[in-house]
Amino acid sequence: MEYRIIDFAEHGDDTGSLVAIEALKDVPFAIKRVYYIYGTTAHAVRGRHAHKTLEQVIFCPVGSCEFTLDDGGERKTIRLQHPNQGLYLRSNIWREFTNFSPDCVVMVLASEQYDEADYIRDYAEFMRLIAGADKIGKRG
Ligand code: T46
Repeated sequence: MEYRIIDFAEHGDDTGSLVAIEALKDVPFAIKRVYYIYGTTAHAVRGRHAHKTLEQVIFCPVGSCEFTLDDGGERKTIRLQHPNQGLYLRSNIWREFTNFSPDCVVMVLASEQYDEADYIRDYAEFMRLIAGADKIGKRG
């Protein structure tokens, strides 16, 4: 499964910590959009989609939550629970996020501007697209 945890450098002393994130250096793409999610309820399930082209780095600067990732072959659950820890996700990975701590803030750095046409929101369609891409990959 093609995801990666990025441990961003922490600059800290006894007064606190600072994390700096630079495009094309600390994240592997030019950042075109930043968004964040907060006020999630404990039993909320968000996501439930994949992206056709979008790459993102996701982190919880406050609190924690779990990401379940699915590349059509394997499923994996990752808990984001430290402010310097980013989850890099390439396209074509189904993601659901759950188990939010009451204070959770999810912050996302994205490689593209918002485009609803980039979303695959139907799991059966996601599996069909993955199977098709796999066949092309094996042929080519
Ligand atoms: C993802 C996960 C981690 C916008 O208008 N602009 C935006 O940039 C975004 C991200 C969303 N929206 C609108 C679209 C919906 O009406 O905000 C509403 C909620 O979006 P959505 O249901 O897609 O939110 P999540 O939390 O399920 O998913 C989001 C991102 O959409 C998605 O790319 O990977 O966070």
